Amino acid sequence: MKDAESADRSQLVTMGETLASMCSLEPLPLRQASRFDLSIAGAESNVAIGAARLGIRTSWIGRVGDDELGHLIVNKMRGEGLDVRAQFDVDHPTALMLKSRRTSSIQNVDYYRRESAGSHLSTADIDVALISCADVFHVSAITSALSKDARDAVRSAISTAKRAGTQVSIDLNYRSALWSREEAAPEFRFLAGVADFLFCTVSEAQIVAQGDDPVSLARQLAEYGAGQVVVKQGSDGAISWRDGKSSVVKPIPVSAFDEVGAGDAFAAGFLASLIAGGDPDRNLAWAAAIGAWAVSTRGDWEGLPTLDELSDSLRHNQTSDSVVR
Ligand code: KDG
Repeated sequence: MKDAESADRSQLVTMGETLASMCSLEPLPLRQASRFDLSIAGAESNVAIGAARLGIRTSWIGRVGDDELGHLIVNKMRGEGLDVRAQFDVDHPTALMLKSRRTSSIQNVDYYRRESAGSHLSTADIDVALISCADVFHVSAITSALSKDARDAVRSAISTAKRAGTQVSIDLNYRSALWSREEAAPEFRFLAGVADFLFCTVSEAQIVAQGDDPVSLARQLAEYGAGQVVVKQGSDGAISWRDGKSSVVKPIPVSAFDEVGAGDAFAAGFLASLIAGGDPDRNLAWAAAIGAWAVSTRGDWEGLPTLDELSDSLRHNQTSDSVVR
């Protein structure tokens, strides 16, 4: 990691769209639901919050509308201790994600983000010094899918990071509402070529690689140039490919409550461990642990643990004792 230990330097910088999120509280068709939680969601801000809870100094770059939801987003993120580099866009609204529980086991997610403030992210919003001083810059391909300007911003931020020796972390995070698999493919190839750390699911890997064996998919993605590739397999754990070798990440068994946000939590755990000086095994162990916390709590990020809670949970997992007294 970088030497510059100045207290105001961000160790992790993320960039993307954060949306207001409304989440229905009962398993009902949305039109019948009457009780909702109002919160915020967004792949990169989920990662940012997850890492900040684990003690990492973290910044988020993005745009929100100059509306109540935009101010809600900024307030919530600041409340989580993030350094928020938000532009308030007076011409475009904050995006909205509607999350509903159709049954106790089926969740639906709908997005209202066309022409949103976040999708107007551009190279002008990038803080070169902030990214250059960080240890890691993290972004997901959702940001690349938002608009041509946002895609240019992602590419420019990555070039800035590369020039400065800031490691680049990318989650392929495919969103079918934003682009087709064919449209995503060239950008996925580019991102796989520049990532020091690349996270994806089997289905996302298959956009640019062949077959269904996760080890082979990870190897093919590494051939584009990625340093370490982690293919997530939900409750089956994950596999990692690094330096020409694969390793298995065992899942932590939990009863699933809300799976949305688990991938972001996984990346947050990995990056927090990496930045705090973890070795490759610990980075993956923290990733799996934080992913398990996300799945077994409500909300995309609200239930993520602090460093003390993580340490306790790793101890409890070893003893299989789930009662904290
Ligand atoms: O799945 C968790 C995130 O990705 C979510 O909070 C936001 O789905 C999202 C999106 O497309 O930005």
